[in-house]
Amino acid sequence: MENDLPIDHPRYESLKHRHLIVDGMKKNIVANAGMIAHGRGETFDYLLGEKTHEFSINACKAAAAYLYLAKNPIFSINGNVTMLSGKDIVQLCREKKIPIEINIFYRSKKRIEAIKSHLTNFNPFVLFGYDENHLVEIENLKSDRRIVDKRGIAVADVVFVPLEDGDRAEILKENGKTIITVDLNPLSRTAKMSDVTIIDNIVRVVPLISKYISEMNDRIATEIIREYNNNEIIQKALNEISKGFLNKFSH
Ligand code: PTJ
Repeated sequence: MENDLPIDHPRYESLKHRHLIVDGMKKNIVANAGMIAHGRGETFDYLLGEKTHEFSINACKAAAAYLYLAKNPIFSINGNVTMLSGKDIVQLCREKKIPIEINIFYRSKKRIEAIKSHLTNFNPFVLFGYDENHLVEIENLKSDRRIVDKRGIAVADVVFVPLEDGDRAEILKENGKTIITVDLNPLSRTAKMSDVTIIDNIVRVVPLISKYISEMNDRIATEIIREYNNNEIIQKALNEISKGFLNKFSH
């Protein structure tokens, strides 16, 4: 019944994503706290008009440039991202030959298995993060996100970490990696410390990154990275959110 959404409902897309998260929780893919994280994302998305802004396009282009030039890129994927964008990420990573690593905050064997089995349906190029024989720990990190694959995040130079909770991104950056995040909240710790912060909904971001990587060459990618200013992107998103408040109030 929950999934019986009338297609002409004014909030159809938003409800569809919400129900995906609920389904994911029932399947052990999404952590209980993932529902709260989704709600926080929805709030910011609402204020941003649930659309992709120019600051997001510019950040997506920078992300594509970093991923294109990377020697060892990796896509880190958690429960929420698996449900919202798992299929699109698997497709992008298969086309661009980028490995995916399951790395979750609320780690349990049951959840790792559930996420693995969901992603395997879409035929990933390479999937890391579940085989005990290849797992190592990142130093100075207390959460379960310290458990990474020695063939994946441990050796990656560019790490795509959407819907991150901050602790790991900081340490990865200290370890010299380039961090790309997707976070609708421009004030989050991850948003502020990442090299590239895409302030947009993950469901709109993945197809854009895929398109922009296809348009890259060495010269274009180098130029984009040279001109990119992440602080400016965050500032523009904050301005847009402030406008969002005023617009909603005046109508
Ligand atoms: O699957 P696990 O165990 O790794 O847990 C994943 C969650 C998301 C529960 C965990 O990483 C967490 O608690 O994250 P936070 O600290 O709530 O941060 C998630 C951020 O993602 C928040 O700032 C939200 O605004 C943002 N967010 C939520 N949904 C979306 C989003 N950003 C982009 N697109 C979304 N759809």
